[in-house]
Amino acid sequence: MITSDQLRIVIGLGKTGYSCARFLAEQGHRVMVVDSRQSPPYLPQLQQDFPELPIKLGVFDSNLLKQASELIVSPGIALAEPAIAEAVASGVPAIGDIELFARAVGNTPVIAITGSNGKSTVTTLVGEIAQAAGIKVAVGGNIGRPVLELLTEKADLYVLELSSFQLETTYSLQPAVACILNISPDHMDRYADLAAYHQAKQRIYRGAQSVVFNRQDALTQPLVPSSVPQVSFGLNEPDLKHFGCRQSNNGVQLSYGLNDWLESSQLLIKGRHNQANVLAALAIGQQLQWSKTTMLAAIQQFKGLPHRCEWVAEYNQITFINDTKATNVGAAKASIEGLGEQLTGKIILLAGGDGKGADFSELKPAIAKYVKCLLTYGDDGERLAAEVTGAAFQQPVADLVEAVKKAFHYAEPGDLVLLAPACASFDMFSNFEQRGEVFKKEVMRLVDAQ
Ligand code: UMA
Ligand code: ADP
Repeated sequence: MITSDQLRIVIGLGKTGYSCARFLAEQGHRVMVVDSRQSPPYLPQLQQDFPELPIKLGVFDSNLLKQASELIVSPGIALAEPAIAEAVASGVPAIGDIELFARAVGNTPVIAITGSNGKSTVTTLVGEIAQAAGIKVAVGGNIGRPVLELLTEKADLYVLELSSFQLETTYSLQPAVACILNISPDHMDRYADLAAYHQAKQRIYRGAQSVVFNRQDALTQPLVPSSVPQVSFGLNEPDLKHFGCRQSNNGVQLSYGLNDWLESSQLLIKGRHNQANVLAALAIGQQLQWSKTTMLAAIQQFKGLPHRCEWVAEYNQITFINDTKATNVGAAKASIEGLGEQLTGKIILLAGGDGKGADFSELKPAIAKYVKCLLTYGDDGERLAAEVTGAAFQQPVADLVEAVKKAFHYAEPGDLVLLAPACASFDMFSNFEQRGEVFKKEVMRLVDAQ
């Protein structure tokens, strides 16, 4: 048991670090904050709100970290960081903001959602369904709002999007429902291999009262005792008491066991991957005995989030879609396949950026099938083009704006111009949202100029 007069060191002064420092200081704990940067984003706010709180900037000092009773590590910092690893090896425990949340949340139910792709979509959708069911719900986590901020809302249900980084430092969360949507390589610059990433994701199931998994993705299969209720979802036909898709005369049906619940044409969000996301949300709601009618009504109103397969414009029967949030290979693949199979024409794909160490060759079959022109840019653009080589007409371009101009030139009626970069944005943009905005602005400028 750590007492409040023992020193806790918060590592990182981004939004998570600030929320942890605030939470601990307000509870009367002795806190210090360290950040390797000289001007971390939340420095001014912390200094203003807690002027007495000690802050140390610059290279992490293992001797300082070893003096802590506990380290609270921000998700953007790897536990393998030498000074942190040294302190942990000397016996100092390292936790994260989710662990602080788990210790404070009491008996209020938590829905915990992870996966390589679809997390924000499913987390938001589950939050909207809960709201439609009249539940006082708070939504946060990796989606953007630090979880400790949610506690002030005194909600009756918390819906959390959790990243593998957050799960690495979480020990005592006991979700009412835990879900892994899918696992495909991501953040390979921070994990030794896929097994290490998989292990981090699987931590979400520990202590869960029920679990939801993707039966078409073996890596999501829960390694939990059989006494824990489990329900699966998938795009194939479901067994009894599981969720899936069935082909009918009216098209694809979203089904529970033998019962068809909703025609997929009723969904406003497009692509096969979004059908999987809806099935996951239904499975989560069903574990909590939410009413089918309420769930289906909320689902049919859900328009999706900006920057995820977002429709931008249609000009000369050419559609423009912004999927800037396709920041890894798995997401870009789902996007190309999910949208490509509904097209009369072909895809002009805009891709590239910071590949985070990914192997792009996984994209080759999808590109060969659906993409007629691949325009690449950014730090790993050339590597991407080389790894899917021969699969499509390819051209390197200077930047995203030039890519949009070239796409206009090559597109024909029936085609889709798709921004699905398979890469993070940080080499050329401040975040994925800014990349999406640049794409949308250039598309609209060219459409308006016609
Ligand atoms: N950093 C340093 N030195 C430090 C501290 C941080 O260089 O001492 C750098 C990190 O390497 C990183 C950046 O600062 O590049 C931000 O790190 P952070 O841990 O301070 O990030 P926060 O601002 O607290 O945001 C974090 C999540 N960021 C990361 O996991 C990198 C946000 O997810 C999340 O929304 C937020 O907490 C609230 O929970 C972002 C993300 O990119 C959107 N997540 C990854 C993803 O979705 O793929 C996992
Ligand atoms: P995350 O929060 O995990 O990044 P989002 O819901 O923001 O997920 O979606 C990001 C991108 O991932 C989407 O733009 C789409 O390209 C892809 N995607 C969404 N859902 C899925 C899914 N179920 N399977 C594969 N890819 C998906």
